[in-house]
Amino acid sequence: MENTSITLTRYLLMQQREHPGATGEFSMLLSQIAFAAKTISRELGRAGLVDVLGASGEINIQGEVQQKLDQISNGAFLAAFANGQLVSEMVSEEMEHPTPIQGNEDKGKYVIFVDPLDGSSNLDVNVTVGSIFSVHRRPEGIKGTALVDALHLRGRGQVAAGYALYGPSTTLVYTTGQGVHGFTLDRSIGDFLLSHEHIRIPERGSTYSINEGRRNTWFPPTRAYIDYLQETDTQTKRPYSGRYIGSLVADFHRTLLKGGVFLYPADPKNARGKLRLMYEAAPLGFVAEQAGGRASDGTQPIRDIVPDSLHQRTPLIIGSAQDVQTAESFYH
Ligand code: P6P
Repeated sequence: MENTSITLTRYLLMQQREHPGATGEFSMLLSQIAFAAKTISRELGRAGLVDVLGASGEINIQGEVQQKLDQISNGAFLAAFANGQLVSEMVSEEMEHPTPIQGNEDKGKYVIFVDPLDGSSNLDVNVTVGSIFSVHRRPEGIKGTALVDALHLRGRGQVAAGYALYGPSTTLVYTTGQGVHGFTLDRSIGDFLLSHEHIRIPERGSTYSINEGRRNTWFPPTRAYIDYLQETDTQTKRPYSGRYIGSLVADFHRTLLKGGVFLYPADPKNARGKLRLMYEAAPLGFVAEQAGGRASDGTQPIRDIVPDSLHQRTPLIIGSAQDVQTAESFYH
């Protein structure tokens, strides 16, 4: 059977057959996530035509001006999980507190952490943006105010993670711990079709991705590592090429497929880095590791960090295993 005719649902069922213990819940959960991604893709596709561009005027938990499409995307995820019996609460960049999912009170076995629309500042200039999701099992018997502390979960405990990429095509990439698989939305049938089975990231790449505009603020290890990548050495394929879109999901997806390294390090303005641990760095770290890559804050694997707050930030170095290890040697 041609790959192009394998829908996400069919692939999930095929995977389920290969893992007898699987209950089919992941298939249903990922189908709900796929529905949210299709909804968001549709909204983004017509954003330029309907007056939804520009800020909503509200400020989100991060202190950032919230774009209308951020709110629409957040709502798309809440709607996709409602009455779906699987997700009990959602933690989102756009909401200060964990939000119970309508109709699933005390039923859902999973808590989902999302960045509903990452890179939204690029929307007005039609640059690729994405959604990022991370799935954890809901801790047992937790109620009320104890929930927030109970959700300070290490990335190692994720049961699924991935992202949707809204670019020239809409792509959904996920892992449930059985490798990384990518699907592309066929709008003519309204379904995701298998397009990238078993994605593996090259051991080493030849591209680095960082905001060079912050060079003068970088701490010494960052500057030393980027200087190293810019030296000429044919044996190690240096100098590397620089590529930076300013949309985490787009920069990560290129790194996943082509290899290399993406960095958003700490700097004097971002003492703990800019990117969020639970719904940006940890899910992408799970995907990277499942594809044979590596993700670190410079000193430890991203997925080993125990959060002390749901919206905490972290430095992120992610990509080809050998490139991330080389980078870490500058931070140790
Ligand atoms: P800077 C987008 O706002 C975002 O959160 C990520 O998608 C992206 O990687 C990063 O910020 C870009 O930040 O400081 O380089 O503009």
